[in-house]
Amino acid sequence: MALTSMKDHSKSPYPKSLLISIGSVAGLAVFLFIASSLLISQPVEVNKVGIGQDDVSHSFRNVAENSSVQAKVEGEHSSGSSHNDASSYKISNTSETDRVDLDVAENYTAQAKGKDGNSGGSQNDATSYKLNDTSETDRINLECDLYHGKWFYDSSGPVYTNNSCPIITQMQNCQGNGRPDKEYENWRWKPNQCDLPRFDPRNFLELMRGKTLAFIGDSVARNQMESMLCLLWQVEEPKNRGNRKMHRYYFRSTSTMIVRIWSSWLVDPRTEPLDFAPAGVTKLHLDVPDKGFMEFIKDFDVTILSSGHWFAKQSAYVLNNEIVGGQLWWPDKSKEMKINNIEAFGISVDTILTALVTHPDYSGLTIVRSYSPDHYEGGEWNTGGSCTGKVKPASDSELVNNDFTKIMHEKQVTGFNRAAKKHRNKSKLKLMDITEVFSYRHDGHPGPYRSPDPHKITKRGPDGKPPPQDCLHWCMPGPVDTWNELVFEIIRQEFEHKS
Ligand SMILES: *[C@@H]1O[C@H](CO)[C@@H](O)[C@H](O)[C@H]1NC(C)=O
Ligand SMILES: *[C@@H]1O[C@H](CO)[C@@H](O)[C@H](O)[C@H]1NC(C)=O
Ligand SMILES: *[C@@H]1O[C@H](CO)[C@@H](O)[C@H](O)[C@H]1NC(C)=O
Ligand SMILES: *[C@@H]1O[C@H](CO)[C@@H](O)[C@H](O)[C@H]1NC(C)=O
Ligand SMILES: *[C@@H]1O[C@H](CO)[C@@H](O)[C@H](O)[C@H]1NC(C)=O
Ligand SMILES: CC(=O)N[C@H]1CO[C@H](CO)[C@@H](O)[C@@H]1O
Repeated sequence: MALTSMKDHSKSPYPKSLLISIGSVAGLAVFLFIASSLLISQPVEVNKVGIGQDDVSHSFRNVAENSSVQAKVEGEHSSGSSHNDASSYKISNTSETDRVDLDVAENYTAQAKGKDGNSGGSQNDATSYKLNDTSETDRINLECDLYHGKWFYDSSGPVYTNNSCPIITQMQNCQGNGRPDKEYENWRWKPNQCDLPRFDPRNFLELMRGKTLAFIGDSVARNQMESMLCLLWQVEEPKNRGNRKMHRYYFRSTSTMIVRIWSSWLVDPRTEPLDFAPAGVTKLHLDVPDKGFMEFIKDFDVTILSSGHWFAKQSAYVLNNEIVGGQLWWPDKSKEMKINNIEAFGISVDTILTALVTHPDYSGLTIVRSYSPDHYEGGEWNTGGSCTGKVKPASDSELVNNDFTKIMHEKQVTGFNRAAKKHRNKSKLKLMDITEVFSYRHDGHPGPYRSPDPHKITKRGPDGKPPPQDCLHWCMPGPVDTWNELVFEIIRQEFEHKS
């Protein structure tokens, strides 16, 4: 029943469901208060066969129907969950969790092509905010600080639409799934000191001539990779050269390869029993990079990493072949865990980035896309728990504090900085620090529009319960496209510095 390795994932292109609850903070506690936890449901074995559009949605219904939490209030928060031990985070119960699938169908559904119009709109008042930059981002900032600025409405609309891109995972095809509003597609990011150019696919392919760009990580990596493909698709239909280990799309005009490799945690997940951890639970070797992508790394010119959310899923944490902790797994309650899932995440970041910056044969540019914020907000019905009904970016006053996101981001930045210090001169390392910028985009998630099922619940029930929803992944087109505008800019600056 356990989570499986990357290889296993690529063999199992169907959903497993994950239960997520990002808790809200009840108050300032003496100890770190994380009322946030994610639970994995028993992986429901559904529909191994089909992977077409219908099959995906069918799978989802099955998962939903089988999930014990399905009937529960999603978006409700464990505001009562407390923390009485500094070394361990209390796991809130399934009854208080949100459900989202991190690991959905790997296969794409083909769609018709066409072109949509765009609607006009107005300015909003989403304003800028402060981030504490790391030394790595400072280097980019010499040219332009990309992570301070504001969201603005651009009536020219997105570069592609759900009709002009045929490889959108159905769960992120918000328009195709019947989402009624559309303006979330039209907000663009404006750094204070410069303009972030609208993504120009032709120029990007030129920039990447003869090069390989790889997205490595979880389903959010897939989300970003598909956004990149959709953007590039507007000028050229790539050749699918993928295989089981690696999704690959080749753009002949410039000999550019776009790659994606699944790696849930980026570090090594093993299934064989270890000490008191049985085969059934994934043993995450936090000090060993995931071989599933490391074996290919030297071929990549640019590598974009995405991880974090799987540290809420069940696994045992292993350091130096010793079990040091676990998430949703710790059989011997009399023993104390040495590390929790948040610390495990920090260690994994250090491990993987150290491996990359000290790699003898890898000379690529590594972009660490920081923790992607989700928006299971609230817990109060009248203030709109969940992300249902959000149709534009949050203003400062609407911004919901999420301590889990905050501490995950913090651990990531710390791990990044530790690894950056071990940096040798061959490869390059950049932090793409989107976490706070995207905390404003509560409007950019599918919400209840996760499937084309005409009977899906999209409104709150009479008792105020929000419908089942995905407030983690990003609609396409949507805010995730901005990540690739940032990637373009980072790569451009990097390549220009080199030459
Ligand atoms: C969840 O809550 C139920 C009762 O509400 C309890 O029996 C169970 O042990 C809890 N599970 C966890 C993981 O805390
Ligand atoms: C899904 O993937 C499998 C194996 O990777 C492949 O055989 C099948 O044709 C794919 N289906 C679609 C609809 O792409
Ligand atoms: C972050 O920046 C603010 C002001 O810019 C400063 O007061 C604060 O100490 C900084 N925090 C860290 C952790 O550097
Ligand atoms: C795209 O979205 C529109 C609604 O805006 C919908 O009518 C159409 O069927 C969708 N197309 C696809 C291929 O999902
Ligand atoms: C790395 O730096 C050292 C000395 O600073 C230099 O001798 C070496 O050529 C550099 N290697 C690369 C690949 O740039
Ligand atoms: C264990 C369980 O409840 N399985 C059910 C999952 O959902 C399918 C489709 O609704 C049912 O047929 C199974 O019985």
